[in-house]
Amino acid sequence: MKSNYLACAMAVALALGAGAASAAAPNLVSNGDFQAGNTAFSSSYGYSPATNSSEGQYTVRSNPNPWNTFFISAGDHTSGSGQMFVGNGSPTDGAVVWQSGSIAVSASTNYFFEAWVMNVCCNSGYGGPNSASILDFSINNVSVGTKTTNLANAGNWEGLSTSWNSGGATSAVLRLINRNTAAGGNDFAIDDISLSIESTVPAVPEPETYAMLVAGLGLMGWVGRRRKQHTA
Ligand SMILES: [Ca+2]
Repeated sequence: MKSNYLACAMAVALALGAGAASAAAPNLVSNGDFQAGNTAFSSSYGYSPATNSSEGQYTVRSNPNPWNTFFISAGDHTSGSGQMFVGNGSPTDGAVVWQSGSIAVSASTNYFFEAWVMNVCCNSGYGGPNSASILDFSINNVSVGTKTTNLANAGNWEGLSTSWNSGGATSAVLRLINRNTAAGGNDFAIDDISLSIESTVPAVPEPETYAMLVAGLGLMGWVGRRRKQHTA
């Protein structure tokens, strides 16, 4: 019986916590997971699908390595086997790495922005200079966060997230600019760019969860009564 009470208490905690999970809201960024390939975004980098021959090029693929043999072999953030954006940092300051289309938003509304970045330089075959990318994300030309990729954590995904209030805006354009213009290193991958409404209303529990919730609340009442007895 004790294990049942524990399970119910955990169900209550999960049900009550569901309201804070903004990830449940739909992602408004089209192809933010790059699974559809080189579409639904723009870039001032040169699209080079098969191989990387110069700075300032990008591709959309499932592994950075074959594109540039010095790049680390790694899976995407979404599933480990899907597609990601891979870029070789441009030496041109202000070059747009990635830009969304115009996204319809509601005015005076809180949104949740998230993106994942990975340093991809380099494997042990590379002996040249290396430096981190400085990835600056903006919404409607206002920076919402900068993520400097981690040389010591190359090949691993690192997240960036923040709240964004739309203010008077009814549309949003998301843009990524790499503030590092170094040619050596400065190579990165991007995945799972998302903008979603921040939910503060608890999600409606599934029937089974609801039954556990009721049972769990009963347990909480029981615990409350016991506490009262102890303190009386
Ligand atoms: Ca992906």
